[in-house]
Amino acid sequence: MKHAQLKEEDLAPFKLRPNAKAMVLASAGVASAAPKPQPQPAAAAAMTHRVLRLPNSTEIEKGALAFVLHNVFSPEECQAMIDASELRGYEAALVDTGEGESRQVLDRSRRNSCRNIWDNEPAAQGIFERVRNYLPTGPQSFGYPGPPREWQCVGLNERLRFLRYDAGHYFRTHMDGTYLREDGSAQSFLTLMLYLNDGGGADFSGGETRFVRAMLEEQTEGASVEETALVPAAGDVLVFTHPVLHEGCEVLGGRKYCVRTDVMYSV
Ligand SMILES: O=C(O)CCC(=O)C(=O)O
Repeated sequence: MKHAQLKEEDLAPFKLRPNAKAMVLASAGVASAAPKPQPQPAAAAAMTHRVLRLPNSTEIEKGALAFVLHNVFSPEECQAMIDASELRGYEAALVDTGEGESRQVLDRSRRNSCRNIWDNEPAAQGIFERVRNYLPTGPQSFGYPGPPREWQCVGLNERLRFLRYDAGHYFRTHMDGTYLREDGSAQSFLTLMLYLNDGGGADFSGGETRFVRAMLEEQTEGASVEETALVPAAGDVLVFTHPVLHEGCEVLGGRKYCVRTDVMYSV
């Protein structure tokens, strides 16, 4: 993967300033001309919260959850993140072998897309600050077997995975794995996805994040087969417990960008 030499202060496009994009490009030696005055970003749209109904009763019974936060970042901030990620470059996305992130393989039958892994503590903190009031904390099972424990939310995994899908790309049905800090101080229970551009035919078509119904699952109260496919919108954040079946549906046209990371907890 190409690693452009960007400075830390340039890697936090989340605090959008006028000319943020030009500054990121200039610092990477891409644009040498003085940045042009940029229009001030429009007033931020109000952030809203929507709970998603999951399709599998067995997941719900174990405490699985999913929700979406709308308008967490502005379209301008999202574009700055896309630009910064493109400066670093993308490579083929790998899949876990089940033995942790250190054992990953290329398997295009399961995952055919590109990614850029970016360990970026300030950026992860910037995302966390916007969403922290919505993240569950306290007694939780997070969709895993066993009684709830007093988990305290401590932040996001600084390992940001920028994901890029072109037409024909997908990430087939899977569950996400837990990330455990080496010193044992924290572990993840939730996946956090930040969408950087618009689906529904605007920037791309297809590419929904879909919560998948398990083949043998019986339909019971509380479960739903409806509203399980989320159409990405720039600036929206999707949060869900790791052990739920989901997929990144095939992109049918255009190019999809999003960032994926994990929400970390300690007892
Ligand atoms: O791109 C998507 O919509 C889904 C990505 C995903 O499932 C993952 O990163 O685990």
